[in-house]
Amino acid sequence: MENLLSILPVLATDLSLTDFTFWIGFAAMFAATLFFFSAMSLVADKWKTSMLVSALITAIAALHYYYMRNAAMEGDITTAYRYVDWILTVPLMCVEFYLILKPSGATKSLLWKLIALSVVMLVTGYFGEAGVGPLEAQLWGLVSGIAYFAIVAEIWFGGASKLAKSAGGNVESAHRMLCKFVLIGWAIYPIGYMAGTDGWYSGIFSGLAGQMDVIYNVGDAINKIGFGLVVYNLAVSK
Ligand SMILES: *C/C=C(C)/C=C/C=C(C)/C=C/C1=C(C)CCCC1(C)C
Repeated sequence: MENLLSILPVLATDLSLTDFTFWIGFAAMFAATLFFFSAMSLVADKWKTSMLVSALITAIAALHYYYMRNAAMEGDITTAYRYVDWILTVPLMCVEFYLILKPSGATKSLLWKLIALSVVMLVTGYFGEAGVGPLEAQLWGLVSGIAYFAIVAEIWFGGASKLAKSAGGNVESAHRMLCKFVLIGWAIYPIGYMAGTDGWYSGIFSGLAGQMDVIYNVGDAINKIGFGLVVYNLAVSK
């Protein structure tokens, strides 16, 4: 991986892969924010809030990437910034699900269920990474993973999926796409967690040791920008 950087002469100096992905993550989130924000004026009224939420997600991430990049380059840990970012942006991603299904009858209780599950997922993940509380990282990770699967189950098979079916057309396919991001794109995060914490999995992920931030950064770029693009696609389709 380090060889990858040596082909980029300017960056080859003393920028680690971690620093590099924080840097490029910041630029990508910043650019995506401008794009989603300006798209608000292009889309029909009913999609403006969804576009705004997409822009807020990448804006919040850009802000935290700015700080995380600086912290990483100083050799400081980024865990707190990371989880403050997620605790704000992941619930906003739940809001995206709610907003696109609202015209077909999504209720606030569906929204709160998704938000509550994501808070459980993230708070327990933070405890595991920061070494807080009575459990080991692998057990906090397990609790977090259960909440993650509950989110997957709700959107793929629960009330949300029924509403998407009844909406049909572009809304149904956008919902499907977001579901795939949650199932596949969000699965990147537990890999990062296992690469960065000790547990039964340590042997399996030893090849990724020290790459937790890189893995999280890749996950964020795919998921935050990807989510926004799905919404944009829906908003400009007729
Ligand atoms: C923009 C940020 C996003 C979409 C962050 C998503 C984070 C997760 C899906 C994290 C999940 C975790 C587990 C399922 C188990 C281990 C601990 C976590 C918090 C890394």
